[in-house]
Amino acid sequence: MSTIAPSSTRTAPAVTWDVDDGIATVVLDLKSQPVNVISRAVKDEFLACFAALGDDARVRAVAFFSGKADNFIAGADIEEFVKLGSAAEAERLAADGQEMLEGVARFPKPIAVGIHGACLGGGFEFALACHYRVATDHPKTQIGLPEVQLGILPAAGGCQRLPRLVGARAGLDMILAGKTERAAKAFRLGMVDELVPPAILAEITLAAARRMAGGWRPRRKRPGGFVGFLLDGNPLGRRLVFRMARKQVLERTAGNYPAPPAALEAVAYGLRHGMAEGLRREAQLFGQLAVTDVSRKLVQIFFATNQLKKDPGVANAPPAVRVHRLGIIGSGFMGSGIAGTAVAQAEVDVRMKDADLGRVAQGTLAARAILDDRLKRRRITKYEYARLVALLSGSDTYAGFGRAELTIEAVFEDLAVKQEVLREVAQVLPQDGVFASNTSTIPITRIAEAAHDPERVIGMHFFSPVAKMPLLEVIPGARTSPQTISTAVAFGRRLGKTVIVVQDSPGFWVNRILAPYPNEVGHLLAEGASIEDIDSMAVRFGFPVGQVTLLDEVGLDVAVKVAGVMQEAYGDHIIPAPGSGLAALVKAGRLGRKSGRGFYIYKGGKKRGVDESVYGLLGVHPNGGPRPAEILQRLLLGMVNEAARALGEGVVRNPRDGDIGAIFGFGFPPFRGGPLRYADDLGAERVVADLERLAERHGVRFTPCEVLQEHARQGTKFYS
Ligand code: 3H9
Repeated sequence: MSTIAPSSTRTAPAVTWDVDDGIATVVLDLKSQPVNVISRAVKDEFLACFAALGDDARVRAVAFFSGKADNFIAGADIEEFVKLGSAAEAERLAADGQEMLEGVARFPKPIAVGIHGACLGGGFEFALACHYRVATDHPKTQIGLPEVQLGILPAAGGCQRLPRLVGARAGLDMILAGKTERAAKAFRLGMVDELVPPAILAEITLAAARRMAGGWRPRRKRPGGFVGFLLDGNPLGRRLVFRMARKQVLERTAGNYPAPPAALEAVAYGLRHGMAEGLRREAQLFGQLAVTDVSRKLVQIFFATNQLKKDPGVANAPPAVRVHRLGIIGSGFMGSGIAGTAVAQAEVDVRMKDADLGRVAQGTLAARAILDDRLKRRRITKYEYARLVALLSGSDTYAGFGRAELTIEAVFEDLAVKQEVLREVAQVLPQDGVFASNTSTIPITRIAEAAHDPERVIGMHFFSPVAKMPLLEVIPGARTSPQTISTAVAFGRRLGKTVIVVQDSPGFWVNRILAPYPNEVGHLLAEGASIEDIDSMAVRFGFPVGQVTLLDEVGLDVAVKVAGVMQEAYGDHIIPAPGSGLAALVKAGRLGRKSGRGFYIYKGGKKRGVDESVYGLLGVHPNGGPRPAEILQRLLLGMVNEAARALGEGVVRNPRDGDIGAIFGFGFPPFRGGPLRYADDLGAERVVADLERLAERHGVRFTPCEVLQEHARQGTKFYS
């Protein structure tokens, strides 16, 4: 085996190789790290390795693999971006990477690459520079260019090589959305040349290298068929593709994310002026993006979510109990959503229970719809579908719950009902079985009063629709045991959720910091603001939907219920607007999107516009109202104030959890880093001054909380 002396910071070499019968088998394995990444040090080893292989007369072709069990290469080393001090430095980093991959692409001996596991960003750019790509059909094999999700663009030639390989349309689709695809789709798109089971990856890749050593070269058809030819194959079609992409990018980013438009430009420039110019432009644009505040924030979120993935949720946590069987009580919208997600993501046996078999059947169908959707989108095969569907079962009794390590109730939001369900199921649960409540408003400690062993009772607050919403709040009650916490956290993570552990207090975290919303919307409408004005300001700030639309999405009946709980708990500063408020709309049968009418009208699942009669029902008149900037300020600072207050009370363990909760819970703009990071950016002194001004004009609901005042006095921040 040959190696290159490792860099001073590592003890073992990352790149090793053997030569046998004219073929060099190269393996990349960063021994001290969980995934392979391309850092400057790895790049040096790569360069030295290829120089040696170039000089070695025995070598006629190369087969390249990762030494990791489940990872190919996760891209360039993101830790290095964080340290880049200037755009020029970042541009140089990209140019160096490009030069190395140009060396690979022009290497005089053909290179076949065998891909198993995540092959992302710079990792895929490396594979693109190689001459033949074989990938395993394993679900862990994910291939793509996610760079724009970090606020940068693929800058090691990805914006040039991918569109040339798969066509401008498919290339842009991947690059601009920062998509990663499973291997089967990557194969269909032409991103890889062969798809094989993991057991024969090495054999097939070596065979390809051997064929290429004998002079064979892959011949690739233009992907995309006739439509692909029309759109990608001539300048007119291409112009259309770029026009459409530009429009979509603008709609999707609302001008808040500079990376997708820059990536579009890098692709267009390269196709117009040739590869060399394209690479130059790509590196330049990367340089500009890498030092933007947007990119810094997105990278912070990447690392924060990674930290959370490893956080057991409680100090000195005992190991989580592995859940094989899950019981779900209540097969309505939430219960079936949890059931379907559990089967699809964690592949556990799910037993559902409801009052009668009709409801159970409906719930099972709804849970199965999640699998139907995955099958339709080819995320799972027909075989996997059949296997997963078989994991779902239900009944009107608790039969089967005796073997469930975890049971989640999602019954009617009422303390007595939830306690009754807990008493019933406790008769059959295994001795160490955990009982979780999916409540959004009821204290877990109160629910646990009905239990013999409250140590095994916990809250798991999912968001709707469960299959799509990425956040889970885990809420220990006063007596919940550490192992119950770690079990709930670990299971939530197996469902693919980002999990935050939250104190058992009214509204938990997400509903608590959203609490000022419905009231402030009421105040604004009463002062003459229009629904469109409120929503459009929020969208311009970067929220996926405006606050009024959010109320429609959550359901006005739910919002009224939550608002009641919040007013009862925090009536000193959560103050409802005068008049009948949301309750009047609920009384008139407007429950939001789910009933086809709320503030907006919905037809065929689509939002159709504001329902003007709402103003009459609320007894308000849109006549200009406060200035748009004030609308936004009132909505935002109300939330920031509440978030700071709740953090001070220990509702979340730290600012990181709070910000991640806001971003994943209701779409606080990721590029702003979350409400607490946003407050840090504005500076506590300014936030306090603005809140005081608002309090003078609109009352105590804006009085800055003690935590913010303290930061303002001390000149400190939430993140030190
Ligand atoms: C790029 O390539 C730019 C180029 O176009 C141009 C350059 C000029 N760097 O997520 P996990 C760490 S940009 C540094 O828990 P999983 C991660 O922080 C890059 N570190 O594992 C964690 O560290 P720790 C484009 C990285 O199995 C550990 O590895 N690529 C990187 O759940 C384990 O990670 C991406 O955006 C990295 N690139 O998921 C892909 N990747 O243990 C980013 C991972 O200290 N990565 N780490 O907390 C991922 O999406 C996931 O990590 C992956 C594995 C799917 C690979």
